[in-house]
Amino acid sequence: MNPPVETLQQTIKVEDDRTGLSLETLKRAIADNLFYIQGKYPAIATKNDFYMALAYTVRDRLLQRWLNTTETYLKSKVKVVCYLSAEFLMGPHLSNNLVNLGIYDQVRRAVEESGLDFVELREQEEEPGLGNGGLGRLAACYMDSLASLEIPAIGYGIRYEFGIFDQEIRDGWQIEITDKWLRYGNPWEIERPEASIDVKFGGYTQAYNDENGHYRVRWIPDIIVKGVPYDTPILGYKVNTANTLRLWKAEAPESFEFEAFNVGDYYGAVNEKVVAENITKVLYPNDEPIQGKQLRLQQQYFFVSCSLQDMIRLHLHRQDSLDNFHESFAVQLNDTHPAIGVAELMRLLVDEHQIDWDRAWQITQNTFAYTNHTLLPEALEKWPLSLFGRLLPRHLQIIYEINQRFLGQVRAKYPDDHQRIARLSLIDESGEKYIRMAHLASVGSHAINGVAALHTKLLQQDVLRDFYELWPEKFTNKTNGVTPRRWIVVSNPKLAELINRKIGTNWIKHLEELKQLEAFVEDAEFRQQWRQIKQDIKRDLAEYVKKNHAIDINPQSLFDVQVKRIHEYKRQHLNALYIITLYNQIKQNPNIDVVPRTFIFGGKAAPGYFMAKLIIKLINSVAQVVNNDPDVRERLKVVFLPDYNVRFGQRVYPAADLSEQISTAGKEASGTGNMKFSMNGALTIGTLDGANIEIREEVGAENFFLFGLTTPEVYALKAKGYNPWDYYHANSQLKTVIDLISSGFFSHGDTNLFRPLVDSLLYHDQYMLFADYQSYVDCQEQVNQAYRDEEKWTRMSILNAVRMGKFSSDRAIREYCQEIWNAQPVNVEMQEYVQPKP
Ligand code: B1H
Repeated sequence: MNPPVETLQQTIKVEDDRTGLSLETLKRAIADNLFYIQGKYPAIATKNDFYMALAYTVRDRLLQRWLNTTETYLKSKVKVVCYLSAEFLMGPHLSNNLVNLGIYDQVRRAVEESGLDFVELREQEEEPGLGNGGLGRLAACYMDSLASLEIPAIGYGIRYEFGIFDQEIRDGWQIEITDKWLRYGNPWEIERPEASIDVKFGGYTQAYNDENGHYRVRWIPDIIVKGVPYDTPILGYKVNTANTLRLWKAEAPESFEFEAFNVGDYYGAVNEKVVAENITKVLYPNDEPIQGKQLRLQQQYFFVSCSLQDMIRLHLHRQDSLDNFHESFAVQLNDTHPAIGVAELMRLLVDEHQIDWDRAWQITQNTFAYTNHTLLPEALEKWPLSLFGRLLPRHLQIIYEINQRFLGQVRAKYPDDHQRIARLSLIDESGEKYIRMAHLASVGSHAINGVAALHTKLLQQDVLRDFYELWPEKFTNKTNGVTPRRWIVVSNPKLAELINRKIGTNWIKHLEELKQLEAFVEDAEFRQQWRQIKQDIKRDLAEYVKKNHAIDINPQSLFDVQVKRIHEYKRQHLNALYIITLYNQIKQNPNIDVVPRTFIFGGKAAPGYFMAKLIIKLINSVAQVVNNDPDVRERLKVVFLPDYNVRFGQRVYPAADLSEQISTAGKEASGTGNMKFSMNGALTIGTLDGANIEIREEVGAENFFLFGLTTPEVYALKAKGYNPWDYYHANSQLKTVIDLISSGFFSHGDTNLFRPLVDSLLYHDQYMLFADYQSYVDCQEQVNQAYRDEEKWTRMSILNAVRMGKFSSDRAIREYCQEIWNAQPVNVEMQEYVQPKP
């Protein structure tokens, strides 16, 4: 894996400190960066100073690729994929860049020979938490695959000053702490103020006739905000391609401050700045939209307008007409958060570049494609018309115009079907008027996709049914994937090394090749090595938990892990009900032979989501009882690990034996954690939901623990009239569990604490925990039986991991390229850096 060090170390050139890969050069580079960038001597440097010196050393080594890549795209007319997303949950950059550069071991040695602790420095990095969960992390995996497949791409998003909050647990409750990730600087980004862009807000529109007598509209805004781009290189795996993640920060334009300042309104000038900069202050910490918050709409429009203007500038740099804009760029809408882009591109083409409406609409539809990520009705974005019109008056007119033309088409196809027309309209007029963003995205795109086979099918039958009837050809499925670079090579180096020894390293870019390892399933020595790796990682995790949370966990026990956002539909509380069931069984019969288990939870709740926060409290309260009861202590452990993030994911997926994927069927669009667990040899207990279905198909039904109602059964039961009381009364084990919670047993006698949770289950149980309870408990018993047979479990574990080829994000990105974007790989030539002549 290491570069041929000696051959690289010819005569030392001036730039060698920046690019050289010999141990001596790397050591000198770290020392130089510490002195010249951090301005410190080793004697007074902090750990963070050393980390920064190391990070700059690594960044220097990818800059040449980055600049070559950018130049290649600028000089040719290759199609560039633009991934528009309000969230990019990138995780730590350092290790990933070292792996993708192929210099991990070499740099590690250089750090250690410099007398520094590599792991300690690596852990200094503040991870950019610019996302909530799966949707943001998917964008990050796709950026990795785009670069690794050498597809020209730009990720466009928001540079939030404060990302997803840090979570602490106090007295069992979630506490949110501001994420000051930029506090000590960010060595991975480069600010590009010269490429700033102005964005308008508010005001009014004016109609006028241009010099040729054409009807035109101009928009006179209230305020203008400046978008400043910050670029981060996204290097592919062992290729020269380094694409750009361009995130926008909002600032007040100098001119505005200056005007106010001149008339003596110093406060007004400063306040203007504060108002503008608020736009990119903080990530909304919800994993479903908050209806009607003006600042959120400002965020969306701000980054989308900056990005589209940036694309137009790039396009006009490469050629002189916008007529073929859609051949220059394929723009993917990551959910509806950037859907305003449809109206914005129309405005830019029609108002600012004088293209006629029909042509502009063709260009727009050919440019955009829309990914839907959720079926939850409450998660479909809509904006009150009044708010929308105040902030974006011109866009409201454009949306009316799009709608009028669109509904004309509908009327032609379905004359007099007024209900259908009302259902399809971009405007919801059933009460207060709203703009339906999913409709805007669907009408303005040439492709619409769901993120797993079941999800796409349900989109077609349910949420976007009328659109499917209108344009079946627009719909396509793109099952999610995750990058094996971060989720195996970076997270689980021991496993990666074992695989490399057996089949070489091709699998890292062609994950299907893991299949070759099936030949070793019957090799007892291989199984022993496989088990040993899992065991070692579990011990590492146990040590980490001991050190950081002062909890003892038994590395021999079954590690049963549920990490994801806390949500009622994801049913962390169903898992809690099972823990209480086991607890009751042991209390009733203390000599019962149970498989020792450690239940590991992690995940953040939206700060305003009361029930999710109460679920966290319940898990911690159950933990307190279970972990302190001498009858069960050695057999059951429950830990809620605070502040679940990408970095902790990297630690926990490789350590898991069992992956909990237990959402109500039909609710989880795809899931991506399910894939990361399986790749690392965990077995899944899960429902037939999202990508679980496809995972089970790939790994084989016999290697998957299935339970629960299917989606049609869920629908049928709802239609028939679901009554949770029936289950409560019919199942004494379930009744005992619920009664124990109600009795205050887990809340120091307080019978009120968990009442909202218990009542919501008894009286509504929207997510049908009671209906699935017995099936879940029985399935967990099968898990226990399987775990008792070590060899059988190991075989299942291996088969899970090696059959995960389909779930590489490389496969997903290839499908997007071929079926949606029409984008091709572009070879980036490495040119040597040439010292400028003095
Ligand atoms: C997913 C979201 C989401 N679906 C609104 N929807 C948000 C919606 O801040 N907001 O307003 C943020 C996030 N996130 C997830 O996407 C799905 O629940 C997962 O099942 C899926 O795997 C993931 C990626 O497709």
